[in-house]
Amino acid sequence: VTPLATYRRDTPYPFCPGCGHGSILDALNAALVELQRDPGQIVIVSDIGCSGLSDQYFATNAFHGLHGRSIAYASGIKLARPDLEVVVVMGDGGTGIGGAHLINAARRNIGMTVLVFNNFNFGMTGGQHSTTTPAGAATSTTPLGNLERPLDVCGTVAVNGAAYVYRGTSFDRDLGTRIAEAIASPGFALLDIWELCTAYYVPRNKSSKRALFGMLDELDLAAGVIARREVEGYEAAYRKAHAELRGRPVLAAEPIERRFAASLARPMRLVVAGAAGGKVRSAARLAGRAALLSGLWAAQREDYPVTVQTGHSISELIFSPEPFAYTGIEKPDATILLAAEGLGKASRYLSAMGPDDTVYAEASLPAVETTARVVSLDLASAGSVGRTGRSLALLTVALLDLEALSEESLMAAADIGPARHRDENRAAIAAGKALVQPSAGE
Ligand SMILES: Cc1ncc(C[n+]2csc(CCOP(=O)(O)OP(=O)(O)O)c2C)c(N)n1
Ligand code: SF4
Ligand SMILES: [Mg+2]
Repeated sequence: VTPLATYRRDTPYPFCPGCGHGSILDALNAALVELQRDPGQIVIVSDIGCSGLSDQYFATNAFHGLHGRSIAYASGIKLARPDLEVVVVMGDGGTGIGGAHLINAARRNIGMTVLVFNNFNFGMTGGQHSTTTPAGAATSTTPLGNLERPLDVCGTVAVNGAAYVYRGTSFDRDLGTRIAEAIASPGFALLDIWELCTAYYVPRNKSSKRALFGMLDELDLAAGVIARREVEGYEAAYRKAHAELRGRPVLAAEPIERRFAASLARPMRLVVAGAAGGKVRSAARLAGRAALLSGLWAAQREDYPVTVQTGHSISELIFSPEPFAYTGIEKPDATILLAAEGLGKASRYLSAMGPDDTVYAEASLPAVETTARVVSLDLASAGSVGRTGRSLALLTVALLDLEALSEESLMAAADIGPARHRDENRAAIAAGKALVQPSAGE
């Protein structure tokens, strides 16, 4: 295989003349060339600001989000895909704004490499001071000199256990090698790279390359490689612990394959409204599994109070033969009222429904005000259903009556669900089926 000569795209950087950002990106490119990783396995997560423009100049994957949150995104990417090489590019502004993310990623040793493009000010917005602005420095928000002590970014992550920590400048000849070292080391790596914002920081502070090196001495902050620890990245440690404790790898759940013919030709929106503790959500989840087994797309959305075993519990279910993006329900095709708590919260659905829609109401509930067709369901006539099976039994009646799902798919969903509930769920589905034939729809 011919080695890659560059990971850059051929568009020129957009930065002001003399801005340090370009040199740091060249060093990042040199590091990537040194490591020769597959560009498809690299993700550059950029923050906001002039430094945040960087990702588009590389022929790698990229993720660009909100100011200060790049480490949070990078954490998610690395935890989900440990095989990817995740490099965060962020300004000193973003580093301060996302300070808690920084500390926690270091503490957990999530395997990313953070490049702090530290020009001591918010460059893009006109040179406001940031958490790294040295005391005494003039910025647009500290015109008479900054009164704050600058944050020691390296000290902060190093004391919290980061695997690799380096402080240097954009002028360092070996910056590319240091970045490559950081990328190659497992665990959290950070390079605090001091540089010049020629548009704002330099003119206000008569700064220069020489002044930058002078600052390193004056501020009494460690420079060079500050910490280097042999640690495992959290993403690997987590997978190892999971395998040991659970006896199976992470994300080992089997995908649900289609086994039954789809029973729906158009999307169907169902609201299941009951009481907290009444197994509303598990009944809805089982129906969702049955929909997937029938080759449908399915979404489930919940509404319940933060308290447990009290108040309402509402599941919105959408089943569709086609993919859909919006998972909210404004007008249901059917609402299944299981308990007074659910009825109390269902008025917005009921008033949106019309004559073509159906309300399935548990027989003991008060009469419902709606223009929809109302079907009363009396579980007592369906033989014995335990308290926990009631929601599933009534939901089964509605699903079969609407021809939304087949009994076979519901039974199969019970079989692939939690084993300890299998028999109970099968009995509830059978009870629902017994109820649907003689009475529902009449
Ligand atoms: C939450 C949020 N607040 C404010 C802004 C406006 N904003 C855009 S760029 C920027 C400054 C960026 O400074 P820094 O992170 O140091 O990057 P630099 O431009 O210096 O490279 C700010 C405050 C924003 N985009 N998002
Ligand atoms: S404003 Fe400052 S940080 Fe932004 S491109 Fe210009 S010199 Fe660089
Ligand atoms: Mg900055």
